[in-house]
Amino acid sequence: MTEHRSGFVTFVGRPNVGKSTLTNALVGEKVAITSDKPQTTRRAIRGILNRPGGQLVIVDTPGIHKPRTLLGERLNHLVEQVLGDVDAIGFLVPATEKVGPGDRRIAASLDGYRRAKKIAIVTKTDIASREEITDRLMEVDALREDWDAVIPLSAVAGSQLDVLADELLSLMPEGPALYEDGVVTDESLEDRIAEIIREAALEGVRDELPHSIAVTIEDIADREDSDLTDIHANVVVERDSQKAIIIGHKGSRLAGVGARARAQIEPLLGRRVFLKLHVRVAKEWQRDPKQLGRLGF
Ligand SMILES: Nc1nc2c(ncn2[C@@H]2O[C@H](COP(=O)(O)OP(=O)(O)OP(=O)(O)O)[C@@H](O)[C@H]2O)c(=O)[nH]1
Ligand SMILES: [Mg+2]
Repeated sequence: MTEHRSGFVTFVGRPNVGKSTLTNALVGEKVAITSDKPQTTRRAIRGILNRPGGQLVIVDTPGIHKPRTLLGERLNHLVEQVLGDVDAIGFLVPATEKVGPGDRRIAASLDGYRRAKKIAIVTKTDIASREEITDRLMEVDALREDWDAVIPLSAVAGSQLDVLADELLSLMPEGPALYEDGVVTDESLEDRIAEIIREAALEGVRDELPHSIAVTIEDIADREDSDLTDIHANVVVERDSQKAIIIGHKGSRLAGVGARARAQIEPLLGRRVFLKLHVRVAKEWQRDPKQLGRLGF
């Protein structure tokens, strides 16, 4: 029998560098939502990649950031736990932006995780010039002496993903697969649906509002007489003014959120979906321990 490798990998990097996009690209299916707003990811989401020689369990996290709320503190704690457990850490820097103090701080913080192998990844090469990519590779290479590899890639264009997967797999310890073939994530269907709705709600909102949005599922029920599934979900915001923005003129914005979410939920369930969204206000939930508990943080 040939050797089989398996283990845990996570990506770190400033908000918005593309950690979740890379996770999805490697897994080959959307397991984590993404957006052009920082701090989209709020949980540790596992995506599973099977290769002939082994299995990678990729843990997508919110990433290390400066906490502004109790939610932020809890998320940082979660990330630290994940980092302490994984076999390899991929440090992401976008090719399009010069390496800055934020990147340096994160790269230096990897000292705290001695057990993990470390790889530097220069991403978003599809929108960078050749010169930018070369500069970034050199800047990143100089950040630490213990990189096992420095790899340029594009998660969106799908280039060099195999190089990264092969490299990560070679760094994993020998061991059996941890998940059965065909399993892409351990997220529940309910959680995936809630996240798809949150992603749809994030589109087109700005400033503080993206941070204030949470989604909970009230009920999912298959109708017996048809291939229709009824889903009732709450879009939670922190203030009445935000509620008005989410709903939009005569409900137009909320209708758009529902339509975008439904287009993704239907293929996931393989059923037609009737999606009913309620917008609710939970005052300052990001700072309220009780509310955070209720929302699953
Ligand atoms: N052109 C290009 N865009 C990318 C690439 N990877 C990510 N992006 C974009 O970068 C933005 C942020 O991507 P995410 O995957 O949500 O980033 P993240 O690091 O998970 O962000 P947080 O969860 O908020 O910390 C999105 O608009 C992505 O489409 C890439 O390889 N090329
Ligand atoms: Mg993310």
